[in-house]
Amino acid sequence: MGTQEQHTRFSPTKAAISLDFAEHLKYSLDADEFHNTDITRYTALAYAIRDRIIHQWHKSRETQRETGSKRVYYLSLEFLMGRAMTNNIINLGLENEVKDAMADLGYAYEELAEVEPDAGLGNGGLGRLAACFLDSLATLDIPSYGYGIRYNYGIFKQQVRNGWQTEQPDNWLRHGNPWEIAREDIIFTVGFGGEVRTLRESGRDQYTWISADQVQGVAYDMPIVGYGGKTVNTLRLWSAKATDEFNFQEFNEGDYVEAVRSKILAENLSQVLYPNDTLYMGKELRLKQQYFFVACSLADIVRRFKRQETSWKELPKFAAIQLNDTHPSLAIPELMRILIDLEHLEWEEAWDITVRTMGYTNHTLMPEALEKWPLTMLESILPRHLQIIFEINHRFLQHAVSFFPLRPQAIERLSIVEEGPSKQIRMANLSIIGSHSTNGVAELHSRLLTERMFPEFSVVFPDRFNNKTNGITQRRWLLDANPLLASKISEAIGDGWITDYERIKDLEPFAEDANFRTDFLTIKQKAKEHAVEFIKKDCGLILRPDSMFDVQVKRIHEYKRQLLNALNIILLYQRIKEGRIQDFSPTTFIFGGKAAPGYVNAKLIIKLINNIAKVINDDSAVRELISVHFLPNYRVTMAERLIPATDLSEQISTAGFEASGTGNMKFMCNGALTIGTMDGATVEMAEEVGRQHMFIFGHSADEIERMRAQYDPYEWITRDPEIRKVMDLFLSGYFNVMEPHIFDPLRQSLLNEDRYFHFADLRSYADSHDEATFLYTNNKDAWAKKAILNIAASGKFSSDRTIMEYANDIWKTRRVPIDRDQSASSTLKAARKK
Ligand code: 26Q
Repeated sequence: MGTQEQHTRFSPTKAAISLDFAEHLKYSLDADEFHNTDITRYTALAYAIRDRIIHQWHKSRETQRETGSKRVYYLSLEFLMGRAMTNNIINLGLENEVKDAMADLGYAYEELAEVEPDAGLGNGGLGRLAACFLDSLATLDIPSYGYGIRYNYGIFKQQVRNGWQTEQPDNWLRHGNPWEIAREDIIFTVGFGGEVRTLRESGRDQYTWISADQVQGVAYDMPIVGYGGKTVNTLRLWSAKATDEFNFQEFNEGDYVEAVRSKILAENLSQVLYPNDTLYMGKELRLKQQYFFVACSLADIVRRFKRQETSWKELPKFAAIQLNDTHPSLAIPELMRILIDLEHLEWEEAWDITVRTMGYTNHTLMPEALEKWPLTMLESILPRHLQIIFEINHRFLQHAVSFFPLRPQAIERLSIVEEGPSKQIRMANLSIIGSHSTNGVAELHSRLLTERMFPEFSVVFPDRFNNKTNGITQRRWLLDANPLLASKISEAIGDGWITDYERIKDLEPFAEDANFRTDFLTIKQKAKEHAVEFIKKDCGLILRPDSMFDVQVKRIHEYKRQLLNALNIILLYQRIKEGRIQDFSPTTFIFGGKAAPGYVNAKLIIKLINNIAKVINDDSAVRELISVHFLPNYRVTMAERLIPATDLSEQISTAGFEASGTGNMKFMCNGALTIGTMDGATVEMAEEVGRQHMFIFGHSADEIERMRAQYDPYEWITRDPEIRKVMDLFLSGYFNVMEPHIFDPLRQSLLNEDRYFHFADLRSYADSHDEATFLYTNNKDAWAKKAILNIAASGKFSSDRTIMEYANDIWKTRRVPIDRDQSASSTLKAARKK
């Protein structure tokens, strides 16, 4: 780096940014006028931005260390971050400067930002929630680390061929990642397999785990910039690396190449994110991933704690570890192993420390999604941890028996070990027992957790169960994603909402302001035009921006009922064909979402949507009124374009199945109206805005539960002639003429064993959808009024509110404000040899 610009290096001016950009192009990337691609330009800009983050990053760490602050450790197998560039620039407050700096050099900053691949290190809601939480933690000045895995391949790239989903690897690191810092000095060795040796030492059994294989984890850090650029926290992702030592056995037998090969296999651990959500699979590699990242993270946490030079019982004063679902739940036996085997604490003290340190968040109501590991698998991979789990279980059951003296079945359900032909370890049970807090992610979900999923646990530990309704960061999902609406809102009520989202309620009176409503509709129209442009570039599809945008984007799953939406589209199709439609303005039905590669019915749902789309879009008489599009490769970046453009948000899961949903909140704060069931956090949205400003339909969770035993789809179908005709058309093979029988499995699950009650809700869904269409067609102004009321009522759904509740109730952490320095003065001092 040259010296001449040193004095302006960290001054956020346009001149300094252009100069840094140019210097990075030349000196970091050796790009000249011949070797200078959009990738080198993007990377150079990212470096120039990163330079403006590093100083506050140092300062945040230093302040947090010096004040001996309690840190939050958010352990998650998934962080669905999306892009970093725009978000970082906005949080640093450098947007105008960067724009101008790039414009001076002849580049459009928006185009450079388009080069960045999404960091797709997650499947869906759970991973995106972790990303929103990191943004809120940094903005709220809460010292915290996200810990996860640096997957070389994130969630697969989805393509659609002849209507079928295909999966392509997501090689997101191909061109490097300018946002990460590899910390080759932060490296831990993790063991697998082997055996446990017992030694009787001064009247006490001492256990030593002698592992058979070892893998190293190297830390890669990404800065998490809080809004305003003050606190910069860390997302620390572990990458697996072979150890340098050889397996002596193989080495001595002379098979050098085999020894190297088996070393390299160790690096598989961080290769790829498992693309299943909901349905868990007992895959050995997944278990190893979980232990790998848990072991590295705990070693790192313990190393940091030891700098405090205080006693172990103080650990809960310095660290709160939050488990994002059960995926990191091996943290519980791992911390016990560290405290007992390595630090020689007594069981009781170690257990007290562990329980007070850990918190567990549950994200599902579906029994088949609960993680269980075959006992034999744990035994061979983590023998010492299995011993510890047995001991935890033994002590817990002794305690629990007194609550259920005459109910052996209750004890069976409480046990961490599921009995049966092949015994399994229940990770949710372990997580509840080994933590001081178990929370659900919406009021309804938390109620059902204690009533339906874990009633016995809620008797033993009534004080451990609590609710933390999810939220989203308004900075990415409104300020960054919808700049026009954001500035309209700020013009009306000031920009306090950016960091204090409760303020958004000040927008309520503007629902009565005719000019504001007109402006809202104009902004919505512009967002649609932008989205149409993006979709044309991204998928080659041409959408009509003058139609109503009706959007269902989320993972494809039977419980989310994309099929219900599809059946209603068939119903509308028939009305149009029969000339029975009125009060209907053109509607574009948009779907997006990935199916787990092994989930046959989810993949069939995608195929059905595409086949329906083909029939409808190819019929010139119909497509004037409705068109249907499945947008391939739904991801964070696509959501950022699509959500601001949406008129009607589809949240139509079977009540009692969607733990919370977070997409619902993103649509709400962008002024979409919701058509939805009383499920997850949609219930609380209705509480906030009033049901009359949403299109709520269908059976409640309790009604669904009561219906379960006697539900007969044929009853619902035969009693409703129009629905009957919908089913007749679908069953006739109208949408799969050249592909006989492909939809048989869907027919089967709708008519024979439908756990998701499609036909029980189809009539009320269709009617509710008609109401929405009617209002949109006949009274745009009333629509706009409701949309503005929805935005104004979305104050509860900021992840800032969620994080403050976690901080106050579960973590007991406080804010540690960081001053923002205008220049980094001490670089020479830090560089000097000590
Ligand atoms: C487990 C074991 C093996 C392989 C994969 C998995 C696995 C991975 C991801 C299981 C589940 C998931 C993801 C679950 C998820 O995203 N749940 C969603 O969490 C959101 C945030 O709380 C909620 O809003 C959604 O309602 C919930 O579905």
